[in-house]
Amino acid sequence: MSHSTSTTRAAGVAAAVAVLALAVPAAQADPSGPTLRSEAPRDLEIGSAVWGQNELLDHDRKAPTEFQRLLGAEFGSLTPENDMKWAEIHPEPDVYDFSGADAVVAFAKAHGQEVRGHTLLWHSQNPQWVTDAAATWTCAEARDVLEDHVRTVVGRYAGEIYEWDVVNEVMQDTWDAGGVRLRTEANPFLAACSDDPVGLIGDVFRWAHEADPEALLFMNDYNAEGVNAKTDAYYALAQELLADGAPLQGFGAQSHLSLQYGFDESMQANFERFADLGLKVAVTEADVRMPLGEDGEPTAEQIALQAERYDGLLQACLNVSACTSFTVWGFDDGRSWVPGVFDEGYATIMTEDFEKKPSYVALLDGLTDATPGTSPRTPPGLSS
Ligand code: 9MR
Repeated sequence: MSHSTSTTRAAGVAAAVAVLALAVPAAQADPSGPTLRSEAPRDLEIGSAVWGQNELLDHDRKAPTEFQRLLGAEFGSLTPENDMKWAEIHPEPDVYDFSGADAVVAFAKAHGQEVRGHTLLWHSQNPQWVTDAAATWTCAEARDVLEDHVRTVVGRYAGEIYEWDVVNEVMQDTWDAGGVRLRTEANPFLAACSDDPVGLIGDVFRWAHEADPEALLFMNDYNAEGVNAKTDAYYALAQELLADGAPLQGFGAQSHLSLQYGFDESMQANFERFADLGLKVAVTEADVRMPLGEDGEPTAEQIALQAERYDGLLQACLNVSACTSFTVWGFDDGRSWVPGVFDEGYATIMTEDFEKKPSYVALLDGLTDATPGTSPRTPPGLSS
């Protein structure tokens, strides 16, 4: 894990600092105190989603905003919340717009952070030209478009992305028509290749792996925390892809929770079964929303329960050595996607004024108490 430190010091001062560093734990030596990234075990990245187009375009030309300062100080990994989605990065058939994604990667580089790529095959946030063309696509045409996109986008950031959400939300929910099975109707690419959707998914992993052999390649979904019908289907899909030699290397549980529902205590067992297949696992989009009262404020009980839930997600990851990253889907309520979609809020670990909630403290404490694991980054046999 990389930490950003200033390196230009006079030799004498450097020697004195080196002696001091031996005596004082890093967290205390840092005047700003411990942060999530400073307390994380060395084999676990603590990340946040960020919308580069909105927040980071001018990061190298202006004094940092408070949001940017916290993003750099608290997190060892960034996920572009929207910038690498098809509609943003590939708005027209022959036009790629890398501005938002480049800003995220440049900010990460400047702050010694890793980047999680998100995402290459999804049914949502596709540009209009894809939706229009899909109406008449043959499978061969859909494959060509997808292959060009995957090789172009993954290739551009080769060596700069440590994990990619290659496929996102390709499994239906229990309540969808047809129940839990691949989303072959809603996803334009899977629809065009509905005779062999698993073959297409395997090839997407192959194209991505060829474009960036170092990135760990994930599939990712919501309602995928515990052992349930959806994760059973993912487990079967993973087995099929691996048996077919596809370079699938990780399974991500988005972890968008609500206090309206309980916490699935089988999360660790779910992670363990994917780890037993030789995969890495990750918490990729954590937030914990809740219905608020008429004053728009949470109750003391809700605040405490939210901290418990964040801790539950973190512990499920810490307890499985194959868990490589724990990412929150934005860290402040002012930028959270939740109020725009649900009649709920207070979902992140800081208020809109960047006040740290008990949920933040729960994560910090959980990380401080964690024992560093020893899991390798790349699963054996999948290094090239
Ligand atoms: O947080 C994202 C929001 O800004 C977008 O409007 C939305 C569009 O669908 O996508 C949100 O991120 C989603 C992520 O990419 C995949 N998992 C669910 C996330 C929340 O909707």
